[in-house]
Amino acid sequence: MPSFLVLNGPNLNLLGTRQPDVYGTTTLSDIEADCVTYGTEKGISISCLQSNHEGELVDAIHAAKGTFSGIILNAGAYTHTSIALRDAISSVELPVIELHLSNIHAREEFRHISYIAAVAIGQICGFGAAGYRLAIDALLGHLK
Ligand code: CA2
Repeated sequence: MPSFLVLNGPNLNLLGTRQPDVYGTTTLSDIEADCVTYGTEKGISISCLQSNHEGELVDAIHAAKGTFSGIILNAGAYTHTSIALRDAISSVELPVIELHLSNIHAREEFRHISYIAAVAIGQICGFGAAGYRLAIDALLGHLK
C-alpha cells in the first residue's frame, strides 16, 4: 500500500482562525482528517505533520526516506526562502508535490519565487483545501 506524508510548514496551524479571505475557513485538523479519509478511499496510508520550524521540516523530509512513497508539501513561507528544504528534498529522492492553498503567482512578487518548485514533480496552488485531494491524486498517478 502506498504511504504519503502530508507535511505543512509555518503558520498553517492557524488555518481557519484568521485571514479566511486568503486561506479559507477550513482548519488544518479538518484538512488532515480529510486527507486520511480520502487516502483510505484510495488505498493509501496517509500521515500528517505540521511544524513551524525549518529544521524540523528538514528532519521530517529525511525521515520520510524508506517510510513513505512520497510527500505532499505545503512549506508555507519557507517555500520562498529555504535552500535547506530544497536540498533535503533533493537528498531523499522521493517524489514531492508542492502545494499551496492560495495562488502564489497572483499574490505579492516575493511569493512568485519558489525554491521548492525545481525539485518537486509539480506544483498545485490556488484551489484552497481541495488542493490536498488534488495532490493525493497527482502523487498516486505519478507512482502508477
Ligand atoms: O497559500 C499557501 O498555502 C501558502 O503556502 C501559505 C503561506 C504563505 O506564506 C505562502 O506564500 C503560501 C502562509 C501560511 C499562513 O497561514 C495562515 C493561516 C491563517 C492565518 C494566518 C496565516
